[in-house]
Amino acid sequence: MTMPLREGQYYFRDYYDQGEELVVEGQQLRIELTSKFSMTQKWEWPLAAEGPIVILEPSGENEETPEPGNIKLELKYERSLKADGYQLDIRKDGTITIAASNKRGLRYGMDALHRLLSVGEGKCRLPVAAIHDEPSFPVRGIIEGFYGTPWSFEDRMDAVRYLAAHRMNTFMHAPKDDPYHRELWREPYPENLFEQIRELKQECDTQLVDFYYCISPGNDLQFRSEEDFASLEAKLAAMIAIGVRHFALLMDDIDYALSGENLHYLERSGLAHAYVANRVYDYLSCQLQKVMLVMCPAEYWSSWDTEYKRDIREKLHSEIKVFWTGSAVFARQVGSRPAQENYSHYGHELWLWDNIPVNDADYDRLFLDPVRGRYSRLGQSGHQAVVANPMVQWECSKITLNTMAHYMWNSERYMPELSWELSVREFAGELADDMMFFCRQNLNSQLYSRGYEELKVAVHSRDIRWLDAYFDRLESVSYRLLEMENSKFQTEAEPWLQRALADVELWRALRRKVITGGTEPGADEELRKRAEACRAFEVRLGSDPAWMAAEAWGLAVREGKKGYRLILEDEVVI
Ligand code: 14T
Repeated sequence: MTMPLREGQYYFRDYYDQGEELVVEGQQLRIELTSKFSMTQKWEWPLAAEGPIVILEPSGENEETPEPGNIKLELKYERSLKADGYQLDIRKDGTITIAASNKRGLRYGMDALHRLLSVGEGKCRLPVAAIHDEPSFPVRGIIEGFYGTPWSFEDRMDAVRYLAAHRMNTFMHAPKDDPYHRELWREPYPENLFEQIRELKQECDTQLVDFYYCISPGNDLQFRSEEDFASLEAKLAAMIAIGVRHFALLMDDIDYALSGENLHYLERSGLAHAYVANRVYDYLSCQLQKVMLVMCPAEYWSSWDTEYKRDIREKLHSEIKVFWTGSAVFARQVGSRPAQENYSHYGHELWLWDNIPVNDADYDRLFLDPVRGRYSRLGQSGHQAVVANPMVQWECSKITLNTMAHYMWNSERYMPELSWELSVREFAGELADDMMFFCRQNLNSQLYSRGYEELKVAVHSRDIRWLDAYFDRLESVSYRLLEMENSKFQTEAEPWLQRALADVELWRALRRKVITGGTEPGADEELRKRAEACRAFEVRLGSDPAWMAAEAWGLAVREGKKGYRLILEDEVVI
């Protein structure tokens, strides 16, 4: 089905059509290509072989596909467009033009054509339309920057493809618990791991995604040691040798007070961090024509001025970009004022390291809601990049990430609820309603103190009928999602889906007890058993429905930060 107008107007910056259609005969769009973009007429980027779009080889000499083309596409170079932007024109006469100022723009233009195309009953249909699309931020993507089990090779390859398909252009490799990234930063990668990085970089090239190699030497780097700098340079040289051209030096989460030789030599940590970043920059400049270096300062989570920031502002090479996370690591809001202020304190282009949907500080939770609270014109307040730090669970990160991709592309028009709906639909297809219900049980605790309002109202008013319906839904949704045709999602989300089922059982035992006034034989025992089953889980839903209900009926008390404990009549609360 063709994209509904409402979606088109949200997804593309400017979209115009007059309701007319271009209809061409055939089951596929078979494109005869002319390119004024570059002298090579070949389409260089992946298109699925059996997909609805085929690019014919120039001059129609394609032996495997003797059928003639049914549409003409012209690619044009248009320098007035921002990097990654494009213009797509679909005309009534059956000609199409994609104009862009770089290859990524051409690819996004082609992806737009894909989205608009519908094929059926032997015909291809496209709206006669004009699209003008440009991003709010030149750099958009993810930083694999969380604590905990790093992503697998397969996850990363999938992530790169996912980024490209959602108009993101950046993958930053910074897994905190990859020893070669941080703890053993001096050590070269063992052969097999290095080979995986090489393959990943290759996939990034194919997908037109910039691969950033990030390194965190700050815990024990000796600023005076030429040996240490030689190790650092050797690590970078290995990456340069496989074509890496983008780098980051991360000095976050370290004890950054200088001591011993470091103190004698460089006096203050801001000076020290500028010194090491500048040395890295100089080294890269000798090796490469064009250098991209980002640094994460130790003070990445505040917006007030400090001596440390002054030192960075004054000493750091002007081309080096500076990360921050917004205020307080997990920023509920990244507002215009703090953004502007921190930009002036650091005096360098800022990159937002957005700690969403990362769950390394809440490993028992999944976060499945849209990003909110980011200033719509951050791009005009010193920020050129937004990169998201995802969850340990890559597949589950896609829901929030897709909403972030909408923000990154068009922050001025970003609408969290609409993005959420579109993302969930893309992720779950026919099971979208079920998935949305599950997502609503798993809101990002770092972003909200509220949420689950309806459930809370029902629990506090002890509305058994509402709760029965709610828990029945939770049960059927969980069973259906456990059967979903996405094995990655199944594996990652299974503990939470099983936990939801345990909550349902706890509710039913609770209900039996409160309805009969606790007189039914075995009710207490059943309740104890179901409560123990819930407590045995290492994961929980953010909505915590069953314990919340137990507490409302006076049958449970909170214990510690996250847990609950059952109390039955004959037991005394201590
Ligand atoms: F560099 C940063 F921008 C950053 O966010 N660093 C880490 C990051 O690797 C981690 O995934 C993220 C979320 O937990 O927060 C930073 O690490 C912290 C932050 C804290 F406030 C670790 C412990 C903290 F107490």
